[in-house]
Amino acid sequence: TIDYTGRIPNNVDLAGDRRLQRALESWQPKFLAWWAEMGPALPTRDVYLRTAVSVGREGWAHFGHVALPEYRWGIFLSERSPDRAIGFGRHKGEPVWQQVPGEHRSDLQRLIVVQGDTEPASVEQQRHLGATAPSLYDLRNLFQVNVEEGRHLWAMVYLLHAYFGRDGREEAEALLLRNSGSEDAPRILGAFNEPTPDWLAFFMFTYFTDRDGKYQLGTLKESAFDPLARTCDFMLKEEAHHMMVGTTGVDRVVARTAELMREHDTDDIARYGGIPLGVLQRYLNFHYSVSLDLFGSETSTNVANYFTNGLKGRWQEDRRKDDHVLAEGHTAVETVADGRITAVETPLLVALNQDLRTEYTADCGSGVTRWNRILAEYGIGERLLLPHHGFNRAVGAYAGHRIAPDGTVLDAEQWAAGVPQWLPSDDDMAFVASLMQPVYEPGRVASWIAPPKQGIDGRPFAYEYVHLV
Ligand code: BYC
Ligand code: FE
Ligand code: FE
Ligand code: FE
Repeated sequence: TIDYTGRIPNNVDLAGDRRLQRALESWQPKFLAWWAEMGPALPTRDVYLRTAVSVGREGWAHFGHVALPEYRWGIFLSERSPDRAIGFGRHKGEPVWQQVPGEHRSDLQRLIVVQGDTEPASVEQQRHLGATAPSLYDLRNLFQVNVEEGRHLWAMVYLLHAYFGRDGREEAEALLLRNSGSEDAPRILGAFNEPTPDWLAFFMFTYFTDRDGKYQLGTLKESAFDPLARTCDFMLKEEAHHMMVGTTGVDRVVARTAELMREHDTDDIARYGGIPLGVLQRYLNFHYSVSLDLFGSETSTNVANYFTNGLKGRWQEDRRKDDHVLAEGHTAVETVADGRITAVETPLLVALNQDLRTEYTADCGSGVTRWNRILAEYGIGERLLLPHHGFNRAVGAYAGHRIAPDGTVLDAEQWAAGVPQWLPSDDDMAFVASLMQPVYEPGRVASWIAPPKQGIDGRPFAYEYVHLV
């Protein structure tokens, strides 16, 4: 269970470590100042939010209306399992670490800082979306995602403070000083400096970019550094809601688009206040491709070292039917050479970013299948597609090449001719922006999206999830 008596809710016995408690209590006002400046811009009285009350499997959340700045951000780690052993790499079979080994200190700190950097970045990216929410239900979901990303920042800051000494405290400060899209001090990873200007982008972001979070957390949950593993394990429970927001958000846009196409017997539904399928496809192409960049290069000695040293495992490491060491063995990694995509035999260890990306792509495909089923149910013949993983890439083997959504390698001219069909144009963005009129009346929803099938915590869609000021 979680201790809510102190200033910082936690299940790590913070009260038993005064130094750490004081350090975190001095970071807390800086976090709150950051939240006030960079968090949700829309003024609200309160929001129907879930707050963690325990870390157990069942019933970990309490729901109630909370004023956003009074949300109880805290430090929650999954229960420790006393005989957990390292599952992979050269230390496989040894007991997991409760402290950071000196030789792995800088790598672990780097991984935690990169992870921590994404969490507040997404809050910053979503800061203005409250002004244009399609319903109170959606507004509530946005704020739930935002407070939980804020809590994920707390999760990483706790690790930095508790295990990385002075360097860790400095990095924790720096997490509040970099900002999404800033010229002087941007966020570390590319996708987290892209704007999230409208709700279609938000749903695509929570589907594709939060899903990178799911997969990266899945690899860190395998870590030999037990506090990191337990932290990520609990974060994944929160992440499930973010996945739901993205999946059902896009579901509802697709359903509304299909409904309007059928009703008016035309693809050109913009004039009826819907988002045309072509625009949906271009948004999908953009968010998927920038999210693929988050997996790093297909071949990476960084990831080989992380794995061998036990810092970062594979997705569902314990289900892999091999030796979990990977000192031998090769796999095909694609590169672009002489205008063609060719496969090169590569040691498994250095290809682990590609391994994770492949798992991620398969998962992304399940959403596309689901959205196409909705189109089919409405009798619409068109389909959405996941573009080739080389399309529009800025990191890895495809960076600097021009790959069409179908995987064809293009020259500069062919690429330039295709882009208007493949990526959101200024006109697409302006059109979507024009649809973004807020709907704050309980039970009502904007023209461009269907209502959800279910409310939150058993409440109806028409429930007053948010009280505005
Ligand atoms: N942009 O060896 P390489 C989430 C850098 S999302 C800019 O190929 P590596 C969330 C890279 O740092 C999950 N730079 O890559 C979602 C490296 O620099 P150094 C976030 C990039 O190291 C939504 C160099 O390029 N968590 O939680 O094997 C809302 C060569 O890289 C990018 C993590 O990412 C990029 N896209 O793997 C809220 C987990 N990609 O070291 C939250 C922790 C690469 O040469 N991070 N670079 O200076 C990692 O595991 C790894 O750092 C990466 C890269 C997977 C990101
Ligand atoms: Fe997160
Ligand atoms: Fe998330
Ligand atoms: Fe070691």
